[in-house]
Amino acid sequence: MNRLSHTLAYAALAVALFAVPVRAEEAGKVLVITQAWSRATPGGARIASGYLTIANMGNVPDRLIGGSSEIAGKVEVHEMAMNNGVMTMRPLDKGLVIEPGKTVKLAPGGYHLMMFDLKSPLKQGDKVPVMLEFEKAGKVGLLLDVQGVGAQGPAGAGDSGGAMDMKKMPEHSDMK
Ligand SMILES: [Cu+2]
Repeated sequence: MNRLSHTLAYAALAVALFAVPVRAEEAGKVLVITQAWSRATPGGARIASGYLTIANMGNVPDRLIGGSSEIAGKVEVHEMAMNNGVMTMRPLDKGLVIEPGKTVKLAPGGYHLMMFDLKSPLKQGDKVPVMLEFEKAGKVGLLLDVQGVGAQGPAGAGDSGGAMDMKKMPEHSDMK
């Protein structure tokens, strides 16, 4: 009896020791980023927005906490929302949570990357390198595909695609 409980305790400890590193390891490989795009900047604009879709295929939440780019002085994660009938935007101080099994879309009218102090204008057809930073996945590099000035979605999505994206936004309010 004594020997059996000893064996069980040892087995439980082995499982606990094994489980922790495996979960941490998985967290860095489970984010799938698609539809990364931006818009050409009109005139002398020094700021631009970046949009993308992040799917968390893993079993732990992650958090987009910031980013950087060689073409911008600063990159922030922003939220756009109606406030007393006025469209406003603000930085997400605690980052943007991506729950396991969920997909979060950064799109016009909602969450977006904000790039400040652009070193040069963005032109349609450019590929803008951005390094995102996630709490668990760490640094993830991607290229924003620059569309025309009035684009509402990535290449091929068309205007109606952009309108649909905006209607879907309430599903993605995974903020804390
Ligand atoms: Cu913004």
